[in-house]
Amino acid sequence: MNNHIHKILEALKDQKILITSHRDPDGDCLGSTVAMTLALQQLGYEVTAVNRDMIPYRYAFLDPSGIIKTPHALSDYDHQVAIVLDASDLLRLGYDMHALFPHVKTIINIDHHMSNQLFGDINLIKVKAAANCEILYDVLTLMNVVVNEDIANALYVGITTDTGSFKYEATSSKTLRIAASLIDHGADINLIRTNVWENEPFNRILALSEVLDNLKISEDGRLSWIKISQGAILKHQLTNGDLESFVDYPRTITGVEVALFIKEIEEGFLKVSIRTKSLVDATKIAGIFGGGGHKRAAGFKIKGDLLDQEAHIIEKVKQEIDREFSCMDLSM
Ligand SMILES: [Mn+2]
Repeated sequence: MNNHIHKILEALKDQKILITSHRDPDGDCLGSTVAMTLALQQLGYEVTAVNRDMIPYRYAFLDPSGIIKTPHALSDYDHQVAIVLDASDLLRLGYDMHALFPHVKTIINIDHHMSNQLFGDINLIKVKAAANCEILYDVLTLMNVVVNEDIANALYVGITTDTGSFKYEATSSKTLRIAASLIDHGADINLIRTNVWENEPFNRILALSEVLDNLKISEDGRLSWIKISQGAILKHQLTNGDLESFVDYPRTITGVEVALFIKEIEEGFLKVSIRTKSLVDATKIAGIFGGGGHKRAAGFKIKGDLLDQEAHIIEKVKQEIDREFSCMDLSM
C-alpha cells in the first residue's frame, strides 16, 4: 500500500485532477467520490468530481455544496489525471472519459471488484475490502489527510451501504475497526441512518408493495424473483436509486439461495440485480449473461421484452443453481 501511495502522490503532483466513479451512483460510489475530493482539496490539489447521473436523494446530504457535477456541466476539460473509484471498468462510468477529457494521461484505478479490468496506470485493487471506502480510509490516512466529520460521514456511508449495514460476509474485523475509527472522527450515525434508510418517499413504498405482490419462487424454493416494468417505473415516478434495495426482500425468504430483481429500465432493455445467500456465487450467474460484481451481489444487462426474457433468465439461473448444488452433493 505504501508503494501505491507514493506512486499516486507522484502522479498527482502539479496536475489538474478528475475524480469519477460508476453511473447509477450508490453509497460506496458517492462516499468514495466525496471523501477523495474533500481529502485532495484539503491537501491543496485542484480537483473536479464528476458522475454521469444525479445523486439519489438519500445521499444528497453528503454533497450539500454540489461538488459532484455531471460530465457535461464543466467549464473546462483539461484535466491530466483521472482517479476512477469503485468501477470495475471504464464502461461503468457511463460516459466516454477519454473523449471528454482528452488530456488525461494518467489513470489511477482504486477499486474492490474482483472483476476489475486493471485499466489504470496505477491500479490499487483490494478485493477483500468490503467497500471501496474501506480502501480509501487507508489511502487517506497514509496521505496524512485529516479525517474530519464530512470525510468520516462519506466513508462511513460507503462502508455501511456496501456491507448491508455490516451484515454481508465481506464485513471483516478490519471493516468494523475502520467504522469505529470513523465514528471517533465524527461520523454521525443518526444523520446517516435517517438520510439513507429512514427517508423513503411514499411512492417508493407503494411500488415496493406492488412488486412484492408479484413475487415468485421456484418449486424447490431456492430461487425467488421480483420484477418491475417500465410502465410501473413511470407510473410511480421512480429513479434507479429508488429501486436499489428491493432485491433484498426475496433473499430474506427462508431457503432461498438466489434472489433476482428484473427491472425494465427502458423499453426493451432490462437490468437484473442478483443477490445470493451463502452457497452460490452471484458473479457466476452474472457471468452467464456477460455481467459481473461480487460474490453476494452482482448484476447484468440484457436486451429484450420483460415477459420474454423473464422466462429465459429464470430458466438459465435455475440450471446454474442446480449445477452448483449437484457439485456440492458430489463433494460431500
Ligand atoms: Mn463498492
